[in-house]
Amino acid sequence: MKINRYDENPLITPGDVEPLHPNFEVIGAFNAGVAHYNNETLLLLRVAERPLTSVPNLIQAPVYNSQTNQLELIDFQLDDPLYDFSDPRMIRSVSKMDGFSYLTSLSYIRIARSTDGHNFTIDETAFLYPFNEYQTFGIEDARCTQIDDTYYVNFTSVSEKGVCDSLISTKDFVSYQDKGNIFAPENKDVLIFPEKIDGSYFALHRPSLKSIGTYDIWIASSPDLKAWGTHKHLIGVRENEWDSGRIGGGLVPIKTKQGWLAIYHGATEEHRYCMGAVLLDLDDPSIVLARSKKPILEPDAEYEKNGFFGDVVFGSGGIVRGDTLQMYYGVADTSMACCEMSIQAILDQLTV
Ligand code: MAN
Repeated sequence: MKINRYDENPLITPGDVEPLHPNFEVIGAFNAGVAHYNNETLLLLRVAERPLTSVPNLIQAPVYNSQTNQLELIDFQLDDPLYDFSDPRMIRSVSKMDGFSYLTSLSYIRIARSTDGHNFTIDETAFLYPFNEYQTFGIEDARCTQIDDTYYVNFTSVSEKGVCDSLISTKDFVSYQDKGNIFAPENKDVLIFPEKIDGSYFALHRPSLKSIGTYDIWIASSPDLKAWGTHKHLIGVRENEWDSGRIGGGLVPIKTKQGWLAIYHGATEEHRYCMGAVLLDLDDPSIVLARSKKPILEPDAEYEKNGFFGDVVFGSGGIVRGDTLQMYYGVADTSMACCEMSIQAILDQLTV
């Protein structure tokens, strides 16, 4: 399949973003939700900041205190046997019973704006900064669905209570209305469809199962976008394939004549993230019509292979113009990139 990666990639890197917190550094500007608003392309960037420290052996976890509204730092010694520091994203308690895991950075959502889709100006302040007890470890991976003149932004809220999915609505990307948590822990990668189908709203979601089952995509419906039910398993991971380890929704489903085209990410057990697609019935999106055997986009460019967490392409929003899909995607948990591809070409490579 022909993929046209932008020459300017990566479009936004951590170095382009000024940290909000004094004595912090920005280590990621990635996994952005996308909106078309007032003739501009808005990227709802996940900005990850971590504290700078010159003390050897010290690592600090930033934690937002929802009582005092302050950001606090928790100190860890890198040789502490009670914690595992091997994943750069996390400080993991070795014993699940008597300790918590922490993140090494705090993420929040900041907007980058562009009139041409290639060159972006980044807001100086956050659009969504942790504001409650479910977000003490941060807000990650926003997705944006426009329904009439309202934009619904859902995102991952992370805290010691778990990883859940929350929703706000906005009409101007300045102020917003909090709609609360829409999927309980552990759940991520929620994608709200852009219109009602047979009188109901629909969403893809990805429960992360801990005792039995795999990291698969489910579908649910709702009368009001807040109360979600009629959960059904949609598609699962595939053994020995590019999507064998985990899958999760990527872009807001795109309506085509053939069905709803849902572009999702799939990773191997070794955490190599690619993008693929699945086609869902127009009138009942819980019916799967076809799926990509091979990825439509895989980590290949240098900026996709190398970074904070390499070998990751993570599409989380797009803009459709005729047959062209402009897909914005996070690369290596570090930066943002964009590519263009033909929607018909994606549909053509799906198999039953
Ligand atoms: C995973 C990764 C991280 C993220 C945590 C919590 O480990 O996606 O980037 O911070 O989950 O959501």
